[in-house]
Amino acid sequence: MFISFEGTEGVGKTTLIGKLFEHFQTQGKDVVLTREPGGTPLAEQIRGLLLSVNHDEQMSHDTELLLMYAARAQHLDRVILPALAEGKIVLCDRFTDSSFAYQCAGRGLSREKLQLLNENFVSRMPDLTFWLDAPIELGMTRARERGALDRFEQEKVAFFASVRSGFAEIHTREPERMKRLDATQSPEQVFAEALSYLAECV
Ligand code: Z5A
Repeated sequence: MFISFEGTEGVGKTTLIGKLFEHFQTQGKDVVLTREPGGTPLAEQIRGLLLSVNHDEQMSHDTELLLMYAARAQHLDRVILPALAEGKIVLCDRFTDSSFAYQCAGRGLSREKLQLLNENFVSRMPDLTFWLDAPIELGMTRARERGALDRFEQEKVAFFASVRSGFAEIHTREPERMKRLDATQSPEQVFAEALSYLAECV
């Protein structure tokens, strides 16, 4: 089973994934925890390029999109597809929905560009996606308490509001795959809500 986790910054994806990882391990399940952009040494290098702040040269939106997909192609090929073929559960922090939300809804790139990349380079979509949803300000406050901000975290509220509406659009379009979790709750409550959806699916 392939499960992805989506949402704007600081909503608690990493926290929830950690809890689910432990949960599956306790059940004796073979589970892989991974993330995007990243998940392999090469894809992590691409992540470094994507998140670092470069004051000398601004990254174009197209470059950003293509780097996301270069990392994803490597990640799918080396980690996600092999793990799924071995019958493992894959928990992935972000996947293609982030590209729609950030690069299309957020940056304003065309859906056709994204569709082209998905059709040609994404052979497997998640079986289930948890969208952790909370007001933008809440996640931004949580993320900012951690210290230095990466290139995405330096964006303004309006950008993240567009990103959030991108996730909402996917949720409306694909309610079977994408389940919305109320991320304003405590970590324990979010975990319990996720488990109740999993009980329906597994
Ligand atoms: N990106 C993109 O543009 N296009 C793509 O296709 C992909 C990604 C794949 C890196 O992602 C950036 O890449 C991302 C979008 C872009 N940028 N942004 N923004 P990332 O996932 O690494 O970055 P992130 O979203 O900023 O992750 P994050 O800040 O680590 O947030 P999180 O994982 O959702 O939250 P957390 O680490 O679990 O929690 C944050 C803090 O809140 C932490 O102190 C927790 O203890 C606390 N927390 C967590 N849950 C709760 C609850 N329920 N209550 C109270 N406090 C909580």
